[in-house]
Amino acid sequence: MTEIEYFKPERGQRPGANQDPRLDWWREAKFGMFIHWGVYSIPAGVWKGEHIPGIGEWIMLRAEIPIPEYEKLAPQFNPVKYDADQIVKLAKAAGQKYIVLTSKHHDGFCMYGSEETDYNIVDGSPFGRDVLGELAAACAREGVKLGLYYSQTQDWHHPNGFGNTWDFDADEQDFADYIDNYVKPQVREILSNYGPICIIWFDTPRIIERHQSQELLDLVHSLQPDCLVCGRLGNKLGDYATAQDNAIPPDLQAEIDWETPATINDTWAFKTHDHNWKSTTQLIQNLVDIVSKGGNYLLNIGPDAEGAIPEPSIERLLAMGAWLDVNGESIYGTLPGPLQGYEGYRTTRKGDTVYLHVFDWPPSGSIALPGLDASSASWLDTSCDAPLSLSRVGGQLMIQAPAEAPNEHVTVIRLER
Ligand code: FHN
Repeated sequence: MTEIEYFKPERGQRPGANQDPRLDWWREAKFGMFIHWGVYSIPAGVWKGEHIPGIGEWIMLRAEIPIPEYEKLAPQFNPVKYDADQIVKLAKAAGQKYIVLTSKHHDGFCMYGSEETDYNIVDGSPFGRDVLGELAAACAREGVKLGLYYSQTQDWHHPNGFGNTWDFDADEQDFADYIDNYVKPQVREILSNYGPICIIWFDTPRIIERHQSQELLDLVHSLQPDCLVCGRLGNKLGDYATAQDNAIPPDLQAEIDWETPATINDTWAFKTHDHNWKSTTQLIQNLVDIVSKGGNYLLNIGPDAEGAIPEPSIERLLAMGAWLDVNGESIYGTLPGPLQGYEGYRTTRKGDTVYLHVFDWPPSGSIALPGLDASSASWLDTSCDAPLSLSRVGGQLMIQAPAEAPNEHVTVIRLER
């Protein structure tokens, strides 16, 4: 079993990969921006002077913070640096074609004006602005699609939500009531008040029952038929499969539509002491690796308590965008390429054109490829004028290139039949 099977919708629920036309834009897009942002960005991993291990948005559970104490964060939440246009422009500059924002994470605080609870950014914080509404407007202005994360099972603030064992007695909770009378009305709100929503990104299904997942799926599709639902809805339902966090399957997954959600450092929400940033090269190689196996990459940012995006995230995203400006033809709208499982190389394709991505540049500049055929080879980067020649030796395609890699991250060679 590969790691992504856990969140894989059942066959037959939806047609297989490349068949359901509602996913056409998503298959073309390949690269999205995830945003984890909420009141947990205030403690940013530190509670009462103690570093709390684990991902930042889980601080309430990890430190077992009682609701009345955790609730005190809301009146402190005043993210004056929040600038929806800046976020959307960053996503565009990075080459990310869709954005998914946490409308409600497991801590229960809502990043939009909800009629179902005052525990939301409009009614419960001094900021008083509808963060989601502003992002939706900026996305519409910039032509970027907007999706919403919504924690359907875990809610550590709601008396009937799942997961808060320190304030509530699970035996006395009514989870069905929470789904019917809180989750469904909130899903209705986020799909009715903010224009077209491209994805509802449910998460951690845990105890949700099959009929409840099905009812949520039907509700989403009844409100916005084109809205996709990720595989973490649970019970093998949803429109596409979701890999485990940061997990890239070892092989081609041609039979399904799938996505890897991923962090740039080790946390989703902002943490002051997480400086374990992945390199730009690693992030670009992850994107290429995922796309070469048929998936999408949903790469996260975690704005801080003021709404500022961490500088190391901005730097890396802009560098990815610069690489995509030159090499995007080998990513967007492509299919997995013919050469799979060949260490140091990845391939994608469009029609008869194969894009060879070289991760580990051979010191000699000689590239030997088994099982590939081509009559011409060229650099995808048109500013590169180094010589490139093609020959066939035995059963192998031989490319002779310069000894030094033309691109510091991943070099792309276009092969034509
Ligand atoms: O528990 C969440 C976590 O906080 C985060 O939102 C990630 C994103 O994929 N999903 C869950 C863990 O898998």
